[in-house]
Amino acid sequence: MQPALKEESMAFILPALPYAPNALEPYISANTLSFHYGKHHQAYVTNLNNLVKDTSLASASLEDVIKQSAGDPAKAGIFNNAAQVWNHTFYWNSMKPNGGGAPKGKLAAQIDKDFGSLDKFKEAFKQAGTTQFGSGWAWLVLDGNTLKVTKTGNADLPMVHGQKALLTMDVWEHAYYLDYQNKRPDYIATFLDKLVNWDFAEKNLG
Ligand code: MN3
Repeated sequence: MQPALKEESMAFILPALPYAPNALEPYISANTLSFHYGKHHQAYVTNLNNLVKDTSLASASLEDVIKQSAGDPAKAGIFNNAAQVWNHTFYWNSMKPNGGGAPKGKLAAQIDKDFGSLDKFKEAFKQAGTTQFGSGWAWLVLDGNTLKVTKTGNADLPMVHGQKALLTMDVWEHAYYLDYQNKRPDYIATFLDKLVNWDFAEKNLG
């Protein structure tokens, strides 16, 4: 993914979507994507800029803001907004038009090693996304040398747990409600079958 670019004003900016708002149709509508990116993701950026204005964090990188605010109750608002800026940029890149299919090369081999098979990975990922109670995220992460599926609540994310994120899926209702209503499992299955960007995950594995 792109680093968190700063404008000359040093404010955090909303990174461009990696595809057109209608590019994931019919699986995620332009309506959903326009609200999710243009309203939700933008709001996290705006809130973050307002919260760090005139503080030492205003000139820090997004990653540093996340790490320096994690676990500090006095900085919960900063953490939540900064992490949500990062999570959403990572989520857009975790999908692509004509996604789905199977990973290749080193990632495919490591999924087989750590989960048993791609189908076993998908089962674990579906389980994580379905059982994340309330708002949150499902992840494929590298923990040490092992791939794991995890879930996090609200804005929480792997980098503050010593893990490297390879893929994420937003399971906040705003990610799927306009298209799938309450059927979160259908959204998750569609994410894996039609949208997931294995190239991005491979790049993150390094
Ligand atoms: Mn979201």
